[in-house]
Amino acid sequence: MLGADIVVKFLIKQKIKYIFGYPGGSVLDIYDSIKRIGKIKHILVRHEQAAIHMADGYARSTGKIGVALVTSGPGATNSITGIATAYMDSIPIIIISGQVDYSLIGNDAFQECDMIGISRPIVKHSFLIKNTSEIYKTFKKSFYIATSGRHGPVVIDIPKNVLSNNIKKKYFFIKKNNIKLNKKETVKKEKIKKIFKKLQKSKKPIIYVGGGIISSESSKYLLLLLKKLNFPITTSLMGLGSISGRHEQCLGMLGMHGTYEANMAMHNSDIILAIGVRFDDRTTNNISKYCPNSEIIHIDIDPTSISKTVKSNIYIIGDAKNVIKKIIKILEIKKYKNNIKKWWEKIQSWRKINSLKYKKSSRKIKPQYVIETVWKITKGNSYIASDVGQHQMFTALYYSFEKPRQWINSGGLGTMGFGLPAALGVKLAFPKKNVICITGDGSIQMNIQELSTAKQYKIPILIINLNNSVLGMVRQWQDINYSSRYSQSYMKSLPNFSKLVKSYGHIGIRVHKKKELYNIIKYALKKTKKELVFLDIEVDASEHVYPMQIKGLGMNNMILKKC
Ligand SMILES: Cc1ncc(C[n+]2csc(CCOP(=O)(O)OP(=O)(O)O)c2C)c(N)n1
Repeated sequence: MLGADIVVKFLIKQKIKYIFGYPGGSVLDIYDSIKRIGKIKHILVRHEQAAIHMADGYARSTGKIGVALVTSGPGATNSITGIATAYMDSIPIIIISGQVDYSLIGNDAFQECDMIGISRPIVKHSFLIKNTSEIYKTFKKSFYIATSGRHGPVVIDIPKNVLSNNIKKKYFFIKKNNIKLNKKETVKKEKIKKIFKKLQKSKKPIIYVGGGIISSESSKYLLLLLKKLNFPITTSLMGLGSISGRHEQCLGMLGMHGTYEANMAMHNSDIILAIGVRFDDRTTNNISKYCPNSEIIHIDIDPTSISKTVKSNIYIIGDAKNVIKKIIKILEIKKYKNNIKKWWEKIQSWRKINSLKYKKSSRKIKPQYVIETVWKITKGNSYIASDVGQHQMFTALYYSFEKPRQWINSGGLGTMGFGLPAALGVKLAFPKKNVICITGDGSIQMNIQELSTAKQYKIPILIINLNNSVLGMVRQWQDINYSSRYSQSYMKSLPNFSKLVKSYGHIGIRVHKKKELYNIIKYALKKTKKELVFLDIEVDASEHVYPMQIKGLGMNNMILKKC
């Protein structure tokens, strides 16, 4: 059997529905197999970076593996930003990259590049396949690695001759996966007991959760834990949706643009029960001033995350779902009781500050108002993919997510250009759901060519461009830290977005009247049952995202409004 056919048959066997990719010489055998064998749908992107983001969006929203296919050399290098994005957020994707003939590797052959070398720091694992007979086993291993332990991207680099070779051996499927990569985790009883004692004694506790809750599908158990403990909870940017943003114990997002109550509660807590988080610097601010009176209980699947930035007092390495279940069990057996009434009173007093309030009376459309309106119409029941910038933070703060996997954003790498292709990946996974891409005039231009892909495959999403005519987040920093010296943060030659979108064959509407906003968004959502709609909304460019922590200080030092 042909090497390329083994690849395609393997993917079919794994029930892979979509491959996102772009052809080129070294992978033409796979493209030929896709055509001959059928059964698998290939989405032809317009830039390889977008193929990876689409596979990533598909994976984030479904919890299943996303697959991308790129050619050697420039195809492979174009995929790098996408791979790094997935790696930072622990998203399971497989990237199949073509390579020159094995005998030519190292000769500076046409379109040769060392994909294994270039991608090594940003993959969970990578393979260069040397023989056609290794294809099946390598793919099987890769799928396992991408979705076991802490998830992540795996690159499989395949030389052209390996794909075009025919092997005589009959094609075979290994049924059992005999790879032993991780020892089965054991959560020691003594540790659970120790945690129980700490929780019982705590007077100012807080639960802090992140993307680990979502990738381990632990939300249901987290809710039970919350009920039993009656603790306040805060989430990282990646943890949004792990618990309903409207849950009464939820203080919203913490960190650089976190709510006042979340950051104050963290700073003043005595116990932080941290689950599936990595204490990223965007959440901690200055580590030497971090939560001075808190003991940290850290639960994570990845041993390298423990005490990496912030020292844990107690830790458990394990799947969040299993550990939460065990904690719930001990709380039931030992009849957990606690009195944290005073702590809740303090938290309510912080809540009263209402750190998300903004000037509603303005005639200009406020970006916060757009997001609130989207929420009102969709009732938090939409998939929202965002790009990176102020619009991303406004979405994180003002769209209250109800469920896990609804919030699709590049958290760790902060990749502008992620939103549109990721949203297309989500829509392919959930064709009947509302999928909205919230973007900015800077970000959308980084992968705007994918409007063409959306047209070809009829992928009708709603795009909301919070158009402030500037690189808003950059300008905000220049306002705050560089005395408003706006160096290169103005886009002086923005396109007429609605005309541009129309030329791609979609509906484009410019919105500048506040009073029309609600009805236009409603209309647009109706239209996206069949067509892609792009709303280019003129928003108040002077708006900043607040709260904002003061760099270099503790969690509790925040600017709440423009001075
Ligand atoms: C690929 C990439 N380049 C640069 C940056 C740095 N950056 C972060 S936010 C931002 C501005 C984003 O502007 P826009 O998309 O218009 O959104 P806004 O902040 O105005 O809402 C920039 C340049 C980035 N995150 N990603």
